[in-house]
Amino acid sequence: MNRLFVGIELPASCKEVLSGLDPHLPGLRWIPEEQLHLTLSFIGEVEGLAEGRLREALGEVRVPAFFLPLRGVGVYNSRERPSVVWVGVGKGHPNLFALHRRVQDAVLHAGLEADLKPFHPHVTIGRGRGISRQTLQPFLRRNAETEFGLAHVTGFQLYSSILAAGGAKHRVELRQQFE
Ligand code: 3AM
Repeated sequence: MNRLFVGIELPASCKEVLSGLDPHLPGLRWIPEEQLHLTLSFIGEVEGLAEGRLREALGEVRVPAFFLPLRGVGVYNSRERPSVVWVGVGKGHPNLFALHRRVQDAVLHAGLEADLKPFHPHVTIGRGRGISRQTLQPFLRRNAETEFGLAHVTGFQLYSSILAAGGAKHRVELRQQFE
């Protein structure tokens, strides 16, 4: 069994910029540079045969390559505390949403359950470990509208994720290039 998700790996230049944003605040874990990605679809535990079908279906997914703006920061909260610090991707990039739909179709065609919650594209850059909104506020205000550059999206990846005490470890299982 593999715990799988589909995501877009960011170009090295973007990862470097986002990694360098770390405000080094207590109660906030920054995501290691090599793990920065945009999740397209979280799939969960998948057994070998289904993973084979998924790989085949994902291998058929192609959309025109596109440029994705990385812009602004925000948080998702859990129990009144920031749990996820994210970087946004501007307003509803059509090619990104088309890619998301194609990936969801591939997951369904493989006989797996796609996460059907609304898609809110973001790149997780930090995880709250008890930090308060107030402590994070100056960082959020400073970067609310900052432009972090453009990611040239020419493909996506199937990742496996192993849960560990210091945070999940991701491994690229499949690279699908459409350009
Ligand atoms: O890209 P982000 O960080 O928003 O939170 C997990 C991460 O999202 C999410 O999948 C991404 C890659 O690990 N994730 C983990 N477990 C999940 C679940 N049970 C989940 N998403 C939905 N349902």
